[in-house]
Amino acid sequence: PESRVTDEVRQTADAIGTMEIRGAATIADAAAKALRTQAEQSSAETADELRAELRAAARVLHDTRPTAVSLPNALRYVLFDADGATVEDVRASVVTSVVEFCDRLENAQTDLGRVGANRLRDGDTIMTHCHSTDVLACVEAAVEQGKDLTAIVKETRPRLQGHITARELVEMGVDVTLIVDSAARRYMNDVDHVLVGADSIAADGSVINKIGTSGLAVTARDRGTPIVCAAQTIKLHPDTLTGHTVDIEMREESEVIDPDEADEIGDITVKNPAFDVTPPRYVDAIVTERGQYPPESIVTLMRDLFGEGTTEPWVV
Ligand code: RUB
Repeated sequence: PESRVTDEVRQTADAIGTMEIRGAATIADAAAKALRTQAEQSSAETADELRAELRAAARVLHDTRPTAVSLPNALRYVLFDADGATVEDVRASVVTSVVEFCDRLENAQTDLGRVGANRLRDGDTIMTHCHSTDVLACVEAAVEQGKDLTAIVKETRPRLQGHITARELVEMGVDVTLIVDSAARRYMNDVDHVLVGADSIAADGSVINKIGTSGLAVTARDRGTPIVCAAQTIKLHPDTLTGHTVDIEMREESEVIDPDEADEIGDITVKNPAFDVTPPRYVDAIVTERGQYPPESIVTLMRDLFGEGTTEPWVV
């Protein structure tokens, strides 16, 4: 079945790996849509053959980036009920699941935005890290409610996702100040809320998000500034219910320093972790489409949504 994974699936996987498609929610949406193309373009002759192909496609998509659980959660959602006796049945079931999944993702973000907007008051200043569509949904909803907001945007080395955030905030009419990451403490006194997204939320309420989030949270706590994580429930990591930890992606050294320049410096080690873990005690609230939770109580929501255990249907 590996050889029958479509070019479109492989292109989506490449785009996720190179971060052309990035951010946890966007990755989930793209992965689900890629499975749909696999189902639509397949020339499988039996339902089982198509299911095997879909699992192979899911594996290719899954093996791109390890930290955002929205990716396996999306694949699991689509493949969960890919049953049916004929190729047409399986195809139809996948298409229905993908449409439903993408709708739910979009609606969840809108609902989450409304919940998060309640925390923001007219005239507030927020600080952001990286680029999170869940965070921006909160800001957008607040702006639509007529609230005037100012944002201090961390550039987010090494990939500078802060530039994307700055552009989207400007489009919403938010007043933006861009700073280097290390200036966060310098400006913390001006900030009413630190808003971050998540790639995964663990059962103990830890927030796994772009590298630098944990340092930002410590700084915010030091100044008594609330730090809020905006994360749809697709970011809840089911495996952490049974004690698994979340893999932190290590990316290329060349994102940090030009390899020639590194050689010139001499024998140095360069490390480039893409994410870090913020312990629950540094997070004031997790905003989801189902309401706001103190991080320590997120486990209750996880049990409601996932039950006790999970299976990975794309594993043959
Ligand atoms: C993106 C990142 C974002 C989360 C949440 O990292 O850390 O904060 O994915 O984003 P990268 P969203 O750029 O390495 O993918 O709220 O859009 O799901």
